[in-house]
Amino acid sequence: MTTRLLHAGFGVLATIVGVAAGHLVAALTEPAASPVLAVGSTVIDLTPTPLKEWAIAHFGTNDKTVLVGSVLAGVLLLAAVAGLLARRRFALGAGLLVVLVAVAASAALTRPTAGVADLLPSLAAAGTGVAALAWLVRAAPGRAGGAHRGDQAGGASRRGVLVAAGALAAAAAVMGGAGRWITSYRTRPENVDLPAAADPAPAFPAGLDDRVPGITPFRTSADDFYRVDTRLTLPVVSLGSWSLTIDGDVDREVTFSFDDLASMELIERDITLTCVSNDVGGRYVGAARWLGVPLTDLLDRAGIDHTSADQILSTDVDGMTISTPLDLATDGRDAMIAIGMNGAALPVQHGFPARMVVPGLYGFVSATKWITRMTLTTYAEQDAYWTQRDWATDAPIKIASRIDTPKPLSTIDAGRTVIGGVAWAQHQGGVEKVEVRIDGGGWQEARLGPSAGQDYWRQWYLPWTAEKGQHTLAVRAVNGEDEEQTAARATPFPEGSSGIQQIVVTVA
Ligand SMILES: Nc1nc2c(c(=O)[nH]1)N[C@H]1C(S)=C(S)[C@@H](COP(=O)(O)O)O[C@H]1N2
Ligand SMILES: [Mo]
Repeated sequence: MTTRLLHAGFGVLATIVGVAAGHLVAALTEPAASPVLAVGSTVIDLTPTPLKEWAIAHFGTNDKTVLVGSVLAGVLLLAAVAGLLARRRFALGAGLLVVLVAVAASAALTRPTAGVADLLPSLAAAGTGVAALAWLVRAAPGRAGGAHRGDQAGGASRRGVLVAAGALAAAAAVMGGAGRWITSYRTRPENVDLPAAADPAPAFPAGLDDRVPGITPFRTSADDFYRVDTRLTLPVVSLGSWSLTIDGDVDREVTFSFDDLASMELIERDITLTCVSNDVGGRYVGAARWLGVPLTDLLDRAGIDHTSADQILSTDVDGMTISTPLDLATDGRDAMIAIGMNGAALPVQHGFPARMVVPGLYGFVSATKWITRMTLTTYAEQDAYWTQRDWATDAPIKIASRIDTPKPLSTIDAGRTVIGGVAWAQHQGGVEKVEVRIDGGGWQEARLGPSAGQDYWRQWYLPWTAEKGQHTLAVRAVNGEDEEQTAARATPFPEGSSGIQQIVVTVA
């Protein structure tokens, strides 16, 4: 191995050790301030919307893994350069590592709720990284005119390098593992006993789950529920210190603890959530039973009769903001601050301890997870995260339908089979009709599964005698207001996708 390659490796290993130390310290203080994650989050925030949409479309829920992986790859490349520099002059290599960490530190400090403590992970990363590099470089053969050393000295320093590298790699693994474990421990779900709803949902009808193989379950389990958020780590929220404040243009500012919310009259509703980034035929949609306090009950406590606000600007525990049109949120629909999902407390991924749910509006203008503040204000005065990125402010969910079975581009057996899927048209009468078109023929009416209310999706199916060959299947829905799903294609940006899903299958 040339000493160049060796030193590049030193830079990489020293950086990995530094990153692991930073991750461990972050786990103990603020997980989001971990150097690589802080840089990753900043990249997310700075990424132009079209690129972000492209990443979501191409990598789906893996977009975050791809992002963190790319950041890490970039860092390690520079780390190798730092190692090479250190071969000539240690201070240069160490200096580059410090610059890298400084970038991470400033990323950590630009988080909306950042404090001085958020510098600790970066400091730990810098200290550990530079010390590790020093150890490795000192142990390396060929230093200080080593070319003239005898074999024995070379052998000794080779051993020295092996010992240092082994110890550092082990330390990195231990620190990284400990950081992971501590973070997952601190973000584990808390045990919460939820009260029963004063206004429960009707008995949940059995869907078509058992009758139509391959169809999306009528209710989405919390584990299978899609997840969209701007953060790379789960927030650390303790129930005891959490509260929800309503302020801004209200008669009086009010603050609720979790117990305050739980002791109010709760409603229970079946509501389908959809992400604006969901493309035609996409998976960013999920249906659950939510338990929560009606939004208007909370707003009434603060008093909004005299308000001139046109939006509720909600803030999560990390300072992320979402704006919701006040008129729509208070027009009589079942908007709520939810504390329960599918009969249990909200999972941490889905907003524990409380989130907003507003039927009929895309999640990015309504579904604030880890909510801690609602400020009554105007769009003219204040912008939320996505509004600053040019997404729409008013974003009602568009009528949509999806084919779940057969799968696109799959090969199925000829004969009797079933085409099936789900369709949604929340808060516009729900789904009234679903139609399927086979090979450009006429639209045939599909059979609908049971209804769980207009804010919930509907399963559908159409029996089909499939003949050998290639077939094109398309689906469209009609809402309860007799409005037909449009065939006009629109991209998710800026107010949700539209168009008709069309898939090709082979029958053999
Ligand atoms: N705090 C916070 N709330 C958030 C988001 C977020 O990034 N941060 N994403 C929103 C978006 S875009 C959607 S579609 C829904 C997704 O909710 P889920 O992850 O529980 O499915 O949450 C919304 N609430
Ligand atoms: Mo979303």
